[in-house]
Amino acid sequence: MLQDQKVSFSGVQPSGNLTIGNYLGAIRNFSTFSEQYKCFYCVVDSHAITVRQVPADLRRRTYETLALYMACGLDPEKNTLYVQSQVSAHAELAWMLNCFTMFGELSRMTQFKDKSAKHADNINAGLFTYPVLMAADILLYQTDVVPVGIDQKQHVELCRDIATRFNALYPDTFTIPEPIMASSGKKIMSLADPTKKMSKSDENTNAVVYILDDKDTIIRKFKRAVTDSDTVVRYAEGKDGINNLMTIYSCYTGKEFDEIEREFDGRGYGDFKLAVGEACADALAPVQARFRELMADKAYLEEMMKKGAAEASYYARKTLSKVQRKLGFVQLK
Ligand code: AQP
Repeated sequence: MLQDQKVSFSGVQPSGNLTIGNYLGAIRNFSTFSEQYKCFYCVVDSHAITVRQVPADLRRRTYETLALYMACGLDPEKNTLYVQSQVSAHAELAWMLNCFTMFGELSRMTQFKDKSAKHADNINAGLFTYPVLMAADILLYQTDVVPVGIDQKQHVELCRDIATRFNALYPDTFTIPEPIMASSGKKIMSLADPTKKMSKSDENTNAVVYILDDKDTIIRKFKRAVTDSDTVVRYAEGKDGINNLMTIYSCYTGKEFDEIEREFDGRGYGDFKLAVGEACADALAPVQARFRELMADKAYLEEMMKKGAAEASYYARKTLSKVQRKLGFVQLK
């Protein structure tokens, strides 16, 4: 890392098949920092186990998520791409930061409330302290910017609070990070219930468009998307379904909302939904082709994992050692 070079960090959980929400809200924006920032993008498998995972699925999705990072345009020579559990400093710093995070703060996290309602039979301590591990992920790299979807903004704000508190006690330890959200696509909604975020763990697969869905499936899902009884393609309050489809169409075509309204003036929802499906499927086709090539070469993916983990560990260890020193832990030479 060059001196004064800014740092970008983010992660995606291999907790399901990645969605166009993960892509438009987060991954698509990762590469915008590649040229000027030192970038660390992580497959956050340790976060994924806060909800029960089938081990074989978690393992496969870890490879897939890394391959998708690359297929979406992240060059492993310009970005440090790695797997969280392969850099043990994340878990170590998380423990230390747990001692600087308040119970009340964690209780207020909306994702904890949502996920504990959804997994009432498994409200484990990891689900509760998830934001502390996320703070450790970010702070280990002295991160300046965290490109995320809007649902993760609250966690980045808590990370800032933890870092500020720590710095007040032990000056100049951490850089205070900023969450960066895409101007369009920061919250892609479910196709079945457009008042709800599109999530990879949604049980209703028709509510979600996965990055790896084939063209026919994508078009079928958009055709079934919940809209309203109006027939005009217009961005307006109360038209959550159409607003969401317009947002997706805009993200894939670069068209503004007024341009989209003019394009579909006098045409029904059927035409519009087909156009959204086609734009999305066409944009995903090259990503899917590259993904298939990468997945056919596990040895290469493992080589990239090793390289990424070694690079990430080098920077993470520096911060960890600084924190240990500040806290008064005895460090042996
Ligand atoms: N629907 C979304 N719209 C925009 N951005 C989104 N992100 C997730 N869903 C949307 C962003 O994707 C990044 C990775 O998310 P994550 O894997 O850390 O977990 P999440 O936020 O909990 O995403 P999911 O898909 O809803 O996962 P599950 O179902 O496992 O909980 C983040 O930057 C997130 O904001």
